[in-house]
Amino acid sequence: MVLPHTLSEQLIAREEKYNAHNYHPLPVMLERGEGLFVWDVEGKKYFDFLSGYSAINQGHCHPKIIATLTAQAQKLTLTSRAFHSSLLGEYAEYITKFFGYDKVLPMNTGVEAVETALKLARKWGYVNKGIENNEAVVIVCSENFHGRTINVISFSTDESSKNGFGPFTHGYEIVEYNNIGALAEALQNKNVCAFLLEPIQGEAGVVVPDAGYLKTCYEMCKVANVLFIADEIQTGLARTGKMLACDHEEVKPDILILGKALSGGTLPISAVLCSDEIMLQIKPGEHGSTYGGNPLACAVAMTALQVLKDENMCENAENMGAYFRQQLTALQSPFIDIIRGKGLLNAIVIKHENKEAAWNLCMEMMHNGLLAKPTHGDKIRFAPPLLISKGDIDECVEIIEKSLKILE
Ligand code: IF1
Repeated sequence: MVLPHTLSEQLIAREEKYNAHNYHPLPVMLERGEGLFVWDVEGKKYFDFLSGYSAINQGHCHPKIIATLTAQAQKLTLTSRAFHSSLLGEYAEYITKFFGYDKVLPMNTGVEAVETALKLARKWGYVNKGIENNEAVVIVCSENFHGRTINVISFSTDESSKNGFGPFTHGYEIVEYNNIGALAEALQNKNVCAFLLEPIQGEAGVVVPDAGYLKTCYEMCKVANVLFIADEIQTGLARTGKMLACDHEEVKPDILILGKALSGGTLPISAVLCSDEIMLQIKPGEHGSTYGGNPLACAVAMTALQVLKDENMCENAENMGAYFRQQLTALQSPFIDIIRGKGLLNAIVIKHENKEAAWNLCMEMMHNGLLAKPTHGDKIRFAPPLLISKGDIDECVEIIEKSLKILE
């Protein structure tokens, strides 16, 4: 057995000994983050091109978000919803006006918000659409990723997410993503209450649907009296160059799901937004969570949202994303098969006979000071914090170009 000698290796060994092995992280041990950058325990600096899976759109430890967090943390962090807390109403008014909805139901993790949206949609289907009890169907897309609870993985098409975790829940119809005809056929079923999708599929490797797909799906759902639910947990909050990815097609989801960057990467905050007609289906005592809508989360989320606006992060994501894809394309690398994305949610598909090529490239970029990670084997997601500048992009493209040489 090779003994760990660097501090990073020692800490990795300890983590492996005591922590579950439910991830396969890059061998880097981080201890500090600021803006675009993270530092490992040996003091090496990296560009963060994953941003906590798009939870850190505002940049690591954004000073305004941290200031709100620390101030509120010394005042009141949790009351539970057994009592009122003064910030919940302020936050609920702020976020519903920010996105143009009647009501918000605050939760914590993304998957909890997805589960909440599914419960709202089913309840609406029974009460408003007259679907027979326990017969509601939700249409979902192939290659979806909406979280890791047993109900949500029940409709996953990714074997590694669901193998060995059955039995699964019912009431889901899977249609091919970006296939209007498949949706049209599924909408014939009168028991359908909702269509749930990611405006861009993140985990599938940043799959951007054809222009007009979202708008057409939305209109078809309207005709079929089916709720259009957008999971914007990863694509939302300025990541794709608009406040919501649905904004690129001027689609207003019936139910909007947010998470990740809603807290700027500080603590789990998620939210479900919709109309009174849908939201008021849930009566007191029918749904909730210990931390949902806690005063700390309310304070942090308002600052995290305000920072996106004040620092023009939508516009910067749009401009810097286009520049990044342009500069990557200009490399003309024989190992980059596809470059795709919107705003600063991008990915490349690697072309190489070695199936470890994407991993090897990420290891080389790590050595050269840029952190990114492969998804589904041959795809590498590039999603830096939205405050990135042209100069930063030039530096990062140089690192990528230099690192690609390892594939020769
Ligand atoms: C992991 C990536 C995966 C999400 C969308 C809901 C959730 C997520 C569109 C659930 C979470 C995270 C989870 C993390 C890796 C990462 C991820 F796409 F962002 F890269 F898995 F697909 N909807 N995505 O992306 O939110 O409960 O995690 O707060 O589970 O490995 P959560």
